[in-house]
Amino acid sequence: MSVVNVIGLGYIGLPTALMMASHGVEVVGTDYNRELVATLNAGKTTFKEEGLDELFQEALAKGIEFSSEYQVTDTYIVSVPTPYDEVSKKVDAKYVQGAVKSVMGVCEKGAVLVIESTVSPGTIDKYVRPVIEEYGFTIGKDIHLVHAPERIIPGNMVYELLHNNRTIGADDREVGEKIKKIYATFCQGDIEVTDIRTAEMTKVVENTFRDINIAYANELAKICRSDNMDVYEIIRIANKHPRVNILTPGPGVGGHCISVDPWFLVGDYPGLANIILAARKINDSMPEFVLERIHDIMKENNMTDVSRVGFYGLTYKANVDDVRESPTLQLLDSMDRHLCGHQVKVYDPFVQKDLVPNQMHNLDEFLNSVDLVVIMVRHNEIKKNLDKLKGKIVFDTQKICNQQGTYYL
Ligand code: SAJ
Repeated sequence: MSVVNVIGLGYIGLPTALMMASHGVEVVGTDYNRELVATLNAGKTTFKEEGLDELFQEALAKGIEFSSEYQVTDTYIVSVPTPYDEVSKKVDAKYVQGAVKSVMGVCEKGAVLVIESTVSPGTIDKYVRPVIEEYGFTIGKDIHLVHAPERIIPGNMVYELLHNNRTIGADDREVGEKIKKIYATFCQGDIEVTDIRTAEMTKVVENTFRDINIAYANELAKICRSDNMDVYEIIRIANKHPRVNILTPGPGVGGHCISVDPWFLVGDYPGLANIILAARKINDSMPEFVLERIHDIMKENNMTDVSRVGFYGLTYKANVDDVRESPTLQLLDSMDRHLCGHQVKVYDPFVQKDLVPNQMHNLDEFLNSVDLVVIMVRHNEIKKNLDKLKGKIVFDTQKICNQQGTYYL
């Protein structure tokens, strides 16, 4: 097997490249961000993730290389971001197209181009095939196309890379089986080989399923709040039914996957994607709902000073350092529009860089400087330090704190 060139060394590309390398595949990871490549070449990982540093060391020992150059080889795996266009709600394929162009500029005839990035059904037809043809290649003869959407969950990526089932979509089944062999070097789950459009749709459908289910929990939280019922107790009991599994309400849905992918379906199938759109709207409304609750809690406690309010958690979910589409950032943005966002305090043990005003970097100092603590993210750190919340007014959007008098969603 020749070198596999993994393009895009972010949250998905890096662990994938490391996993392959540590299982004996010869891998070069390429990213146009030279600083990122320099960091990796200096022996440091670029984000925090359970087991990632150990995997990095194993991959280094097996000879993985990092570069800003695209390699001349016959297997490319493209793992770059696919944001959505805010206006049209459709997938924005510019990074995928950019990466494919760079690959086409160097690759050999016979190369297989695997797209790992999440894309909506039809994206590869519309945005990737024309780029390949522009370079004078015949797809299926000179270049083979495969879509192998990633499925790993931040916070448990290394485990899920090893154990999750995967989908491989290919124009040509034989090519699909060849790529399956590369993934099978490390993946212990089932690997389904199908066509590209089915693989594209399956990936988006999976994340949309979760978004809709979270939206149901969030809507229940709002209904129960309006009529003074305990949503957590109701969900707990309802989930005793053998065919019911309601998820957990929260302050919103963040991250670069679940809060983005359903929009692809809304953008591509207007008038048809109705539940999907409603779910997106419910989940997007949660930061505002949290703000309304804060307003009510402050009123109930005769609190007038916004600067005594502190938000625990900036990341989009527990025990990761990823802040993309974070509900806390959305909430602070909304507060800014009401001219009070700059006064509140914010703290997150996973975020060292100052991203917002009044961001603090010490839990005790943070807690000492506020009267109302709003728990936005269930990091292990706060779960271990719940006793430090004694004497504070606590609004716990994650239901981790059982202290008498705690406010919930
Ligand atoms: N959340 C809730 N309530 C819940 C579960 C999650 O409010 O009961 C919130 C989280 O706090 C977070 C957001 O939803 O803000 C999304 O988090 P998540 O842990 O559900 O999922 P992601 O976005 O980190 O990863 C998802 C996964 N997809 C599915 O579970 C179907 C992962 O397998 C995908 O690989 C990933 O998207 C991706 O990259 O597409």
